[in-house]
Amino acid sequence: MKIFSGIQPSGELHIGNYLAVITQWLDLQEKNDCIFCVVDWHAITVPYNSSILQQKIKEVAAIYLASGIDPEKSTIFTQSAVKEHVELAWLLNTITPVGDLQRMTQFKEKSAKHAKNICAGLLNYPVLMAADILLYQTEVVPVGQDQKQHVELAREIARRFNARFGETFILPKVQIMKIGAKIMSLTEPTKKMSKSDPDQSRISLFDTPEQIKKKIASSTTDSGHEIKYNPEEKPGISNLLTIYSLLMEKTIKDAEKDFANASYQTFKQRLSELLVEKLTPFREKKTELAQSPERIEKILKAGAEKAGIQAQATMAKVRQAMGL
Ligand code: ATP
Ligand code: LTN
Repeated sequence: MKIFSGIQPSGELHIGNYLAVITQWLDLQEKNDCIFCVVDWHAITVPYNSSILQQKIKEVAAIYLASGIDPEKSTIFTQSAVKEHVELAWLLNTITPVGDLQRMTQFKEKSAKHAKNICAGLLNYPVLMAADILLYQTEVVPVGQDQKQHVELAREIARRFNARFGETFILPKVQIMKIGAKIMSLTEPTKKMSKSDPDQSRISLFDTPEQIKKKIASSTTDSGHEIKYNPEEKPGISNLLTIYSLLMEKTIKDAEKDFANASYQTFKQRLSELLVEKLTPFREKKTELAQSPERIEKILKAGAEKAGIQAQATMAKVRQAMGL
């Protein structure tokens, strides 16, 4: 199957990105034709620092590699290295109703957050994302819960294009985790963990053991004392249990059993130790990769060449279908 997904180089990756998305990629890359992109054109739709963008792009690529994404098996590249993404995005813009874009949850949330700085690119963001997906005739798009709506819109855009101009695109399907598709903030467990929120609300993949212990110890929990999964009544504990069960590759039921008579404090201590154990290899691998930036550049370049060939083939079909 053809798989496509991407992450924005907009901040430090956190365990939500890893547990909900990158772990899916690791499974998928074994048996499928996977493309994993660093989506820099998406990252510039909100205010950003242009002097460190290149460094952020390399950092995300390094995380893909440090997580185990294998450039021998999967294509890894930077979105802006394949210009066909913007060409297709423009064309898809002409068949996408503005109303569909205005009702996107992410647009509403991000435009509220950046109220003084709402650019047309933020509104058109899902059209660029649809172009990313459709350009490669993608069948499955593994993402977190918050991106489900965008993938469904990409499918609708493809359906509309095919109906108007003839069969051109495969209709993509979204794939999200049954448990853990939305890892919550440590400080406000009713909101998703986000790269752009304050540092203490998330565990970054490169946090030191001290940072991890401090953040977990001060994470918001709920009244009561039982370690039970109940997202409505106990959002804090339920989120920590989800993280624990994913790291241990256990069901939530079994995770609850591990802490049947334990206190919140014991549970948090065990979770911190587990996070330290699981994240240490990331820090080590990142340091190792930082010493060979040319290796990352080489992988991204080869990836862009491979992706470019596929993108050009789709664009030839699209231009012909649209009479261009
Ligand atoms: P921001 O919150 O600043 O927009 P982000 O943390 O959502 O950034 P993205 O690059 O937008 O990061 O997301 C990369 C992938 O990670 C997407 O598939 C997204 O759905 C997923 N993802 C992001 N946050 C979470 C989360 N808290 N839980 C599960 N998946 C997440
Ligand atoms: N919008 C996504 C990133 C993204 C993406 C994609 C994901 C851009 N293009 C194509 C899957 C497929 C986000 O995580 N914020």
